[in-house]
Amino acid sequence: MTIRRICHFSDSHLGYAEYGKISPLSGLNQREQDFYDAFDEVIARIIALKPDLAIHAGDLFHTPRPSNRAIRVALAALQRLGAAGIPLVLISGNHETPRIKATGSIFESIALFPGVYPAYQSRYERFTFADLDVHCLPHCSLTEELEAASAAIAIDPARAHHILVTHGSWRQGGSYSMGEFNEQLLPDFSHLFPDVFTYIALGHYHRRVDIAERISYCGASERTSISQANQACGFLEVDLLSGERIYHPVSSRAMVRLEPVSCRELTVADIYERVQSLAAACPDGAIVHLTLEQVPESTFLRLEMRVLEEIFARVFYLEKQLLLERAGEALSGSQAQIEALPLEFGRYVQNLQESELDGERLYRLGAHYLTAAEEES
Ligand SMILES: [Mn+2]
Repeated sequence: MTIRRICHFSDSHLGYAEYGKISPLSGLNQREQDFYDAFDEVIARIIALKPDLAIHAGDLFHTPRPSNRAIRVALAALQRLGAAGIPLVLISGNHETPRIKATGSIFESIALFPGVYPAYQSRYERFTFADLDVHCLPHCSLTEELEAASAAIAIDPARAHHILVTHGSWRQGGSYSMGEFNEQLLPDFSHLFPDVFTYIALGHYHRRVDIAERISYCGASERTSISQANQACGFLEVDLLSGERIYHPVSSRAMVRLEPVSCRELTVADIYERVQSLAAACPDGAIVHLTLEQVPESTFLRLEMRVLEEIFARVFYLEKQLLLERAGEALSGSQAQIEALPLEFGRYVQNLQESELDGERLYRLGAHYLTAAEEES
């Protein structure tokens, strides 16, 4: 068997769930279902492409202890790839690697499948397929482990091809951080091993990026954050001889990050109108991020979140960010979030109907205590 064409996929994040919305079909969290659907589509597309080998570059699961459902979806994929005769190499990423070894890894179970070659023990492992060696560096919890694993890479010159699979932030040519506390910074393997690797398959960064000839992040199959709104979802097909990379996009839920609306000069009615025209351009079922900025305090108190939600009734989920502007002083994002707490309380008080309490006085008192508490902390 000669390995000539591979499929490189990564960051499936099975078990990811968000927004507390239930799928009427499966009864599961709808976002969780979205991730299973995208992953299933990737598997179906890989099987249709019939590569000689499939490689998953980490974060198959979103957590070290995935749910029964997430495990079932993964095992079903292994079974389908196995039935199609496509071997699978996979490494564990920072999301699924247990922080304590005693937890054990779900990859121990995955390793029981024929044709599946998992590397997950925070150390270097190598798998041989005829004239190809696949060198695996899974996520390592400790820097020393990563150093030891990198130092353990052994190149057999008898092999025609070498592929390196690893998960983390490539340090050269850009910033490929996901902003996660346990992410791994990768040494420059192309420099440490000049002209050795036919291909370096990277996982962790959720966008497809070609770092260089024969070095790529293939990107994720779904988006875990609104910051990925403009990124495609899919996987790579790679020809080891020519180095040609073909990106195969898959369907994913639409994500839209709207241009922030400056509310300084707008009345509440104006704001609703502006937001309405923005909402009209959003696809049905999208996850939408809306920022209202420079919102005067008086406007903020009269804005009704219920109305905003109704305007976006067609979308799947509306993420709202409201940034206040106080007389003369503009607040930056994080400050405004904190400042908004007393104001949220103000809105609550205002909506208390037929209260026997003096709303104005209650608001002033509440805002006073909330502000004091925030200052203390
Ligand atoms: Mn990831």
